[in-house]
Amino acid sequence: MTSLLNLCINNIFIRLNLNEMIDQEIKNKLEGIKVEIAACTEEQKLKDLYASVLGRKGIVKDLMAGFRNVPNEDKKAYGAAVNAVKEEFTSILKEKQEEIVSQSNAKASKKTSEIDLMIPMETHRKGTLHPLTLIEDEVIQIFKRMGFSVVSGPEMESDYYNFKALNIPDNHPARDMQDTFWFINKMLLRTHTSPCQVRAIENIGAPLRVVAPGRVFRNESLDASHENTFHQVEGMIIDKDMSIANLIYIMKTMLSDVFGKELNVRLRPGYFPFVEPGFELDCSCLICNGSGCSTCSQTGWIELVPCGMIHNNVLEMSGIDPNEYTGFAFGLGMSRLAMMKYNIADIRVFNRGDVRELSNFDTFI
Ligand code: FA5
Repeated sequence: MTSLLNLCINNIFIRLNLNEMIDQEIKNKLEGIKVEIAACTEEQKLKDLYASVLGRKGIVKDLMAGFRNVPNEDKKAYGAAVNAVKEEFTSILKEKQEEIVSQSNAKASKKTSEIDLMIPMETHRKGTLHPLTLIEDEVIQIFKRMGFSVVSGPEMESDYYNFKALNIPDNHPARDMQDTFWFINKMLLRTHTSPCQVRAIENIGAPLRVVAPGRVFRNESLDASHENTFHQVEGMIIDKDMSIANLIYIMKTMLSDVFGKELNVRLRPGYFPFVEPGFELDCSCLICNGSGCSTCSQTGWIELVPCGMIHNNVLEMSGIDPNEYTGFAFGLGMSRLAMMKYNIADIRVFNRGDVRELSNFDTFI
């Protein structure tokens, strides 16, 4: 392009007005560039156009280089003509650049104004511990403080541990107290956590002080306080000179620690083949404050912790001499305890898996 320009510049004829001082071919070229500048919308393209006219190798530079070939008497007019080109292009390029900058600013601010600052922020839902996990953790801590250790047993149990070793032989009517899910191999889903008593006595012997939390299963009709899958905590102390007074003390301490206050409770006789004497410890229903509701079957009381002194047959069957050791056991209804603690009127909430119902308790994780 430069050599062509030089050729043209060298052929510039001496003319008297400014337009005539610059060759027509160059003028056409400059007109073409003007059109391109007018249509330009991108900064980079504009920079290229600038370079082609005003840059180090641009048309204006070439025009200036041709100055020496111009006769002296025309030098002034030629110089003015080149300056005019330079000024015109400087001005239209500047104008265009401002236009492009303001257009891109407008685009950016349009984008910003499209952001609706009033839309509520998308929050990430945090997980919570299940209320049964919370209550289990709390109850275990309380028992640990009282010197208990934690043991466990399988959910799929044998007839022996779930019934026979607990003084419930075949065909004993007490088997009907707990509707059992049987497997075809004569195993069963444990109906209570009491098999853990037997396993603990076998494994640890006397003296012992254990709790066994866990899930239990019964083929029950469901209502506000009955589930087919629920949680219990079995507890047991076997030692010398254990008495009902020790049992009641432990029960009362545990309950007042869980609720942070004395609960209104009642103790009444209860029958369980593996304890003698046996008791039912009920608490006043905290859903209706004892006035009667569907949770407590309109009685005002919730059956919470059956308990009793461990039957001699159970101790003997597991190799402990009842003349040397005595003990007590209890089977806390943990799901019902959680209902009372967290004011949950219907036990089915626990297994329904609806996070809206389950996420309102205690700590977030
Ligand atoms: C038993 O399961 C005995 N093993 C408890 C026991 C242990 C007695 C040691 C003596 C010594 P029971 O069937 O009553 O007992 O159940 C114990 C507790 O579990 C009840 O008081 C109640 O709080 C809870 N419970 C029983 N059935 C259900 C159910 N279907 N849904 C929810 N909770 C239940």
